Amino acid sequence: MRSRVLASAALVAVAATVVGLPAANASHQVSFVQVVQKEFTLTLSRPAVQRGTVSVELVNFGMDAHDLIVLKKAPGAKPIAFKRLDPKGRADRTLKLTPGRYSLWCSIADHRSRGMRATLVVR
Ligand SMILES: [Cu+2]
Repeated sequence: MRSRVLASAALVAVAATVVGLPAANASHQVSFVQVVQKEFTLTLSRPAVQRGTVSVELVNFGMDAHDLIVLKKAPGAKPIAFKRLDPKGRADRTLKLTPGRYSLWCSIADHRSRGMRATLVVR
């Protein structure tokens, strides 16, 4: 009798977990994007991520120092600045991003116009 009660309790727990999964995934999902810097390119590991918590890994595979600015293409948007990275440097930042299109670029000298720019879509 006791084991039957325990089994029922376990079943309820499993059912609750299964039912709860989709909602939990939707609200706590973490998107990941890697941004690779070189002379003179800025390459994203994917063109689009899901809204919410976005984990950004910035890596400098070039031979010069580079930085990164992330700015939503919307009036009044505030830029997010990553610190300058030396060659072989790496930085991880967790951002909260709302849906839209974001411009990414290196703000050092003329790197942006030479090609260190990209667009990230947040869905
Ligand atoms: Cu640069």
